[in-house]
Amino acid sequence: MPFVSAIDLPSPARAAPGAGRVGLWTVHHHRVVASTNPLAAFLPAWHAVRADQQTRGVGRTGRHWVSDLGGLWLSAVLPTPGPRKAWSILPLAVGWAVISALRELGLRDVRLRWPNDLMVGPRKLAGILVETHQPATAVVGIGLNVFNSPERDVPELAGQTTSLQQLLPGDYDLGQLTTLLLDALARVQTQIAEGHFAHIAEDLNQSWGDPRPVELWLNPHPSLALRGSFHGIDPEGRIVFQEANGPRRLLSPEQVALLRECEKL
Ligand code: BT5
Repeated sequence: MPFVSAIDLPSPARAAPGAGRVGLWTVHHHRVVASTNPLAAFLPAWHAVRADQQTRGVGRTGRHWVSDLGGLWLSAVLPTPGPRKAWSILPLAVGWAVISALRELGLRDVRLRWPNDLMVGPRKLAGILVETHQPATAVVGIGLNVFNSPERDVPELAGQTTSLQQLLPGDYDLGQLTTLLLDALARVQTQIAEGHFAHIAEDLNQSWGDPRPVELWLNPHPSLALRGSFHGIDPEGRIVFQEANGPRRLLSPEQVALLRECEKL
């Protein structure tokens, strides 16, 4: 299917100025915003907000997300009808959907780090923040480094980030990449809505790579770290964690405050 750029399309009559249609989606494009997630928070399903720059990009638990010019900063509102529990896999599945989209471009070595960071080796290519502001929708925030260099803004990130351009040099169009990601999100939404949980969990487990030594901190005792290895997730989205010299445990995402990969146990 040929790419259709969100911002190249004529605005439909009912769309806001600066908005364009991409398939099911209405995409609102801004030059500079504080963060695209709160702008999307009260938009209806199948609306998305993209910005060229964010002055206050946010990561999980309030961490700062560097959003310099040349990256793709996108928040998409997905419908999440039915019981809430059915959507608990969404944050994990979004990471997998973004990986699938990048593989369509030819990027092979990208893997997931729980819950949904996209990594190439030890460097972070993209981050995802899923929030619920209204009962039947979720705001999916995706930050993907394309031509930008976050470490230029925040030198402490040197050696920790990478970009699409570094990994797979090309003449990318951020509008076309937006379309690619939104298509992938629409597909994963359908799969979850149709109950293909086990299939998603199976695919996700391939995206994590081999079991990895990790430290993890459980809620509500974030000072106590457990050491062991991460073996993926079960069909209900719980972490399969093998404690060093201990039992294998199943941990729901809400139980885990932080998971950090380490060199060895
Ligand atoms: C995330 O948080 O990875 C979620 C990032 C979500 C960003 C999108 S952009 C569109 C939407 N609007 C927003 O305001 N947010 C969403 P977390 O796992 O907490 O990772 C944050 C950590 O990643 C930081 O503490 C840094 O170490 C690192 N980091 C910050 N900016 C980065 C960048 N551009 N590339 C790679 N790593 C970065």
